[in-house]
Amino acid sequence: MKRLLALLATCATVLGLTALLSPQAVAAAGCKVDYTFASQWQGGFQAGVKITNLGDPVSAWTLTFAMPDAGQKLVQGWNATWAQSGSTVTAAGLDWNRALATGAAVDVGFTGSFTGANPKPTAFTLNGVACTGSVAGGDPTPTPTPTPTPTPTPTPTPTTPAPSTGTPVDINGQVHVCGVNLCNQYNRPIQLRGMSTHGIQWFSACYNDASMDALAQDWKADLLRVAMYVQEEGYETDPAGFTSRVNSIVDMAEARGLYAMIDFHTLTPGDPNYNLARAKTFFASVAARNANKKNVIYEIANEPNGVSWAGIKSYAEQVIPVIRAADPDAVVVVGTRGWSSLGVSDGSSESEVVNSPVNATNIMYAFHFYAASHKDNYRAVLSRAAGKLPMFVTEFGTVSATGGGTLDRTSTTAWLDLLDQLKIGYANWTYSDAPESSAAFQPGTCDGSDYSSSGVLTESGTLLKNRISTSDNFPTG
Ligand code: IDC
Repeated sequence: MKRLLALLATCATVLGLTALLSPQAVAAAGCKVDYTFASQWQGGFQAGVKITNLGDPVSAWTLTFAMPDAGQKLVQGWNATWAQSGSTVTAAGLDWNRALATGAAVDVGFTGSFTGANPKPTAFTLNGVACTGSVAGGDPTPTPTPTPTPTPTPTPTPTTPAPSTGTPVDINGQVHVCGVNLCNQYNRPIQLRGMSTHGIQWFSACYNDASMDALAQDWKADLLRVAMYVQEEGYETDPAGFTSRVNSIVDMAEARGLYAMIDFHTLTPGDPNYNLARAKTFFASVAARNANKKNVIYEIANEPNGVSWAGIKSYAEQVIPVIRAADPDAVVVVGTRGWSSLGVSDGSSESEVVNSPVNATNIMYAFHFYAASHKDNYRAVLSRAAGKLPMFVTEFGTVSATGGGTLDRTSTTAWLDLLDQLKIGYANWTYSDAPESSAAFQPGTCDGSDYSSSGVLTESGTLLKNRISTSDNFPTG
């Protein structure tokens, strides 16, 4: 019987007879828009737009509004597909945020330029319905025109971020990609700074309550990257065991308010497609298990090498939907050609990615460097790419690309200064006691329980702890 009614309702809708069936069947529509100037500077501004659906659930939304001054132009938007035509700006939801339940809200935003005055936009509509802050569904009376909001006085300098308290995850919540940055729940760009584990198949003893406490409290890190090798005695030898070990490290990070980056550490062979089936199995499982957590970021291929960008892109476009199906709002990081050098170590450049980006939203691209091996020309590539692509340094070393050799303090400092300036997040190789100069702890440290005294740190560990433990000042307003 239920089925029959549903079928009748469908037919009625198709025939446009919904109103005849029952007055309640008319879709309720209505919306509220909270528009805020996040910051404003000479000639430019950043705005946050919170859209709340007050009507029936919608499966896709499009917001429109009018720029009230001819000098106002959309520069770059995020969390939606943005366009401007004349004074009308349109923002359409993306695959991961286009469904809006009743009462649900979505945060989008953009940067703009202006000349002269900079009043707030007007005439917000959601799917053609004026956003008056009340429900208009089934109401034959025309919706009132929105009252124009008072003009704010432009301030010449960007607003100073409000001081932040709490753990990194408390403050920033679920992160997302905004333009070329990683943004927090307030839609403000942030930089996450932290450490990478060594291969968890070898250094499992280093990841325990004491070492995690030290990372969160002494190092004041924001992030732990969990390097799960696939080969070299890794995942392929015991998929269930490694999946569960990764999950338990994710939980330890979550308990301390740290972000956890799950790294599918492919290295040899370098073509990630060799591990495509394993990647799908692994990510389907960890994404489903961790979908409700706010602290998880997925890195789908550590260092592709000996493979074209087209091959990597094809792999990414098969693995990302598997993650999205289980965990729609998590950020995914895609490795790049030439050991995640944006192709440079293979004689290419970032333009292959810029010209043919991965067909997915809410993603970033990985860049790796080893300070003693990769210097000015690599820094130039990253600086250039950072204006066009969302970048994350998911792994770097203070030493040579072998993971050993002498620490290069000058190059490491130049790199970290650059990353700070560009607000690019990073994880240092490694938070372990491996007998190699890239490790942060002296050999044997993980046999004991002291991860806090200065005596357990290596030269690299000391440098990184000093850098990472400085205040984050995450913006909250
Ligand atoms: C290195 C480890 C080393 C291990 C080797 C092979 O430091 O102990 O024997 O891998 O598994 C990378 C890789 C990372 C490397 C690191 C240093 O992502 O797995 O770790 N490196 O060589 N890319 C550039 C350097």
